[in-house]
Amino acid sequence: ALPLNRVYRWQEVENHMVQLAQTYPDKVTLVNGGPTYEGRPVNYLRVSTTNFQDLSKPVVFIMSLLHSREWITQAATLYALDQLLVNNTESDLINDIDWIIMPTANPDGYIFSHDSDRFWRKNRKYGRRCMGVDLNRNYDINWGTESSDSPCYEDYHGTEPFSEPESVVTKKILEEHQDRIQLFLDIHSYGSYVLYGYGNGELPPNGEALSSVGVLIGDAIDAAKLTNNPNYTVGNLAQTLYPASGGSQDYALSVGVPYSYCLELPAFRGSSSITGFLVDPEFIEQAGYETWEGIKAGARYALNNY
Ligand code: 0X9
Ligand code: ZN
Repeated sequence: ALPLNRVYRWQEVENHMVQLAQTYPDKVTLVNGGPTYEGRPVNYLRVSTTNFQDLSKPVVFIMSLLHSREWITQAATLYALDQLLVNNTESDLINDIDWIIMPTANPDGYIFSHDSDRFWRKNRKYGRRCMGVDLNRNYDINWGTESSDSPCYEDYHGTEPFSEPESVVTKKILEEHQDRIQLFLDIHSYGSYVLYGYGNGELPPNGEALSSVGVLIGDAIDAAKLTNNPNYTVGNLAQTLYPASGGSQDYALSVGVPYSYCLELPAFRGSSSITGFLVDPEFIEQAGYETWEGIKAGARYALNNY
């Protein structure tokens, strides 16, 4: 297992995923979801005791680092893999649920955030004046209505819905397992939120259930969190933070995933400026642990109501 005392580079996480697939060949499949803009593979793991063949099981899909500077979110996906495969004390989670876990949803941006600009958020799509598309504005759901048309903005939505290969990767996964994905968690930072769609403030038909399961997840994290960190706030994105369109969380709702959330992990030392994206090495394992408590609460609800 990778000790969660530092942030891992993209290649290190890739190697770890290869290793898990080799160590647990009957439970783990490494899948290449497609190339990034710069040509790297967006890899993810399928974790299943029945090789994804038992269609009676629900699927839980977790991803991190769609926004590359949100480094702390890596702890959540790595911790989840460790608990499912290595620690595996609560075996209902791996026996009764199929998991899709994607630690690095935006590899080009993530590598750039290590090598060149620690606070890079978008992908690395070329632009003459400004680079990058905000992948969490590029999905085909209310596209372009609450996002920026300017390539120089941090929330630039791209030239058209799904113009970016990285958002297409997750689109394909959501569509491939449309009927079975019961819970989708797109893990971001920062602010200690459980957010749900739609990002324009309209609630989906199951809005009330979406809210109550969000509270279940938030409460489970709160019960495990450090006392000096804030409680999680649960709510609709537009009603809680700001409006935003074209997000992965909204796209998942639109293809029929009933429980779809953006988790915003806590800010670095309570910061409310850009330094909130920095990572305290002492908090990485805790971030993994407390987020896992939330994931488990959501996953078990999803399982019992599938
Ligand atoms: O603005 C975003 O994309 C997310 N916040 S962040 O600071 N990580 O950039 C929030 C997206 C939440 N979207 C929905 N719940 N639809
Ligand atoms: Zn984000």
